[in-house]
Amino acid sequence: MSTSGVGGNWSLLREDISGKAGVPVVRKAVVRKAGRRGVLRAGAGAGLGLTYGGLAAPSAGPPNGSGVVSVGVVPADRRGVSGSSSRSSGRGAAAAALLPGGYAAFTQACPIPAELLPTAEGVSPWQPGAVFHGIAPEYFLRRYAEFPDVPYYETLPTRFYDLRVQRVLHEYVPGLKTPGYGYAGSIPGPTIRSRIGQPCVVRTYNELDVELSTHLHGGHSPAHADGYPNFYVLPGRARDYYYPNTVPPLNGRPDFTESSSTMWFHDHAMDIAGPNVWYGLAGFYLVSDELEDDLVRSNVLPGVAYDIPLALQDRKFNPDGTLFYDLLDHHGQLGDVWLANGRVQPVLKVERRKYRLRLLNGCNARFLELRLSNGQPFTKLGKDSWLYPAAIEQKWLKFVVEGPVQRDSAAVVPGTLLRPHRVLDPATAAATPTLGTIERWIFRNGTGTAGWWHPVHVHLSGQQIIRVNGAEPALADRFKSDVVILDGGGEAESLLHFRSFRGPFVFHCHTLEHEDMRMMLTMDPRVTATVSPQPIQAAFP
Ligand SMILES: [Cu+2]
Repeated sequence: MSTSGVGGNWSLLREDISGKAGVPVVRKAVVRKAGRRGVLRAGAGAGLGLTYGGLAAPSAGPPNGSGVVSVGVVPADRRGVSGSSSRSSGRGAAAAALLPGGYAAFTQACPIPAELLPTAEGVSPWQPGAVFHGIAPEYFLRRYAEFPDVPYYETLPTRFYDLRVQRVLHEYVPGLKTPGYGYAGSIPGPTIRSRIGQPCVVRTYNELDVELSTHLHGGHSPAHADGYPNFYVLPGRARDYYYPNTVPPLNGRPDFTESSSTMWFHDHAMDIAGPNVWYGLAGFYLVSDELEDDLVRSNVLPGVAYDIPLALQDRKFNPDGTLFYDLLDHHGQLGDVWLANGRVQPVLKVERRKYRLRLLNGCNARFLELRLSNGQPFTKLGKDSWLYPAAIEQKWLKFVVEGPVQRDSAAVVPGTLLRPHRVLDPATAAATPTLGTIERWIFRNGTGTAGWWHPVHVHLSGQQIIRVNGAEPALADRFKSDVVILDGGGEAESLLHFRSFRGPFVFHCHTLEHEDMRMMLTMDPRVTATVSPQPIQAAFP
């Protein structure tokens, strides 16, 4: 076991367990088989404890007879910062009485983001790589990026997309124009729908005056296109993001248990991901494969018309209708106004039937616990980007915090750490796992029980969480995850399988303001064994 670095105030231990008996990675193989019997998956999330559900409409009508069921948010402030400012949390939806522009809640329709259609399929409409930041070398030399001697899974012609990132005036509430950023000029961005085995190239034009770097959250993508924080799209330039939508191999064959389903793309630029996302840069990226199509065809899962992506976000507004963002708030930005798909507290009219909701926690820092207002359980289809082996009935437990606020006197003394700020060196890889191995990673949150919570997101592929604070995780967390949540002083163990792309990739806290403080390290899978740390093996403009 080797200590492999520290990111902010959490640390990581790594151990290569590939050769050991009883390595429980087979759960991945089970996912696919069990999935065929019945179940589904779900959404991605800001990595902040996502949830989804296929919402089961009651067959005999809602108990309250009103025909109205809402998804309520328990505004858990899990930052764990004692004595945090009153603006931050705990007020919840009830506090949203003063909505921007005098808007009355639940009077505007909830939009479904439009699909971004490809510019071309099969034949490139433009010269690949002609733009300043080029295209991933993996696009031309795919095997170069792969673990040697494995097939590269690709069955469908490449799709080409143009995506312009622009300034927008967005109506979070009707009639009030709020300046922001939008992928293709919309908030949230348009949805990209693709298939496993069908590569996509997204030519992304930066028409803003800030640096951009797009991360496809949950994607199994090569390093050039993964949104490494300083592999920028500079203002006025463009970058070709190559998303192979492939799956890694297992025993020489494509491992379809690694097919992701509900992903999202969002900005990941060095130090400014927080404001870039806050101002609007997030969108859905949905992928399907034969298994999922079978589930829809056999009516196990609702089809496209009843398959609704919902991006849940919190925001804070200035009196003039502009968004408020505190660049000095390093706890994590919290809002007091609730959005679904870029609109403040909208209403969605639905039929009396089952829906598949892909609920994305797109908040910068807030953890969400969702429940239905009539007390019905969700049927959870998956977690993060991944489908469960079988659907899980999820009943929510509501915690009621009672008693007066306890204010401890300040304990600061000379030497007390105040601002965690371990700086990512983007040229150095803290972890250099060897392709073809499985490692056990232990994440430790060094903040103590009253400290910050950190949702740790590892790029490139899902992690299988095997232990949280010394115990087996809850059923809903035992399969693949994009994010593992470390509560104050918490410790979690995950298994990671490295078997395809070389790095560099990052892993980091997904509270975006922590990420912007570079609570982030580089993980750089290699073909040959190395001792960490190492200089990164590749860098791209
Ligand atoms: Cu954090």
